[in-house]
Amino acid sequence: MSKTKPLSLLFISGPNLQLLGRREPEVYGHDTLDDLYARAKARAAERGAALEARQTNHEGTIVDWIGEAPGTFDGILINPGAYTHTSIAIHDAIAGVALPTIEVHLSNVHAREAFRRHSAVAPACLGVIMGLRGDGYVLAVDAMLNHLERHAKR
Ligand code: CA2
Repeated sequence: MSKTKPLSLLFISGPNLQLLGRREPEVYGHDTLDDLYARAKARAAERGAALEARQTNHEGTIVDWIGEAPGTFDGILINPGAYTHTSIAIHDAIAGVALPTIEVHLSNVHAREAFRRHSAVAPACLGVIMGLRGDGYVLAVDAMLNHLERHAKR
């Protein structure tokens, strides 16, 4: 009987998300990024999956991490922060790897400034979760694992 390899997810948070919990709690909630990643990892573990959590303030690093993900990870969860609204490089990196990707935002970007309403990244993604504060980080894990389990090669 063959043993199936546990699913493995990469969660990337982009610029300034290391500030979570310390400023603007009315917009982003009181949890720190470590809190959110602990919840996301716990949910993945409950479902028998692994989750690697990373944060960077650098666009090129995000592009590198996405490009290196195939072979190690089965799916990508990403909060690209402000790069969401500008980064064709992150869009192209996601489009260039054959890995399902979910875009996640803590805030409802449509209820904020007009410049946040456009996502350069979303067209390359499977879906977007937004406006649910830290719960979105956990919901994204469930949504990705549901998707991967549904599309598992048998
Ligand atoms: O709602 C989200 O998750 C965002 O991706 C957060 C980005 C913002 O530029 C996007 O439009 C929406 C900003 C992340 C900065 O996070 C901070 C947290 C605490 C204090 C200051 C910034």
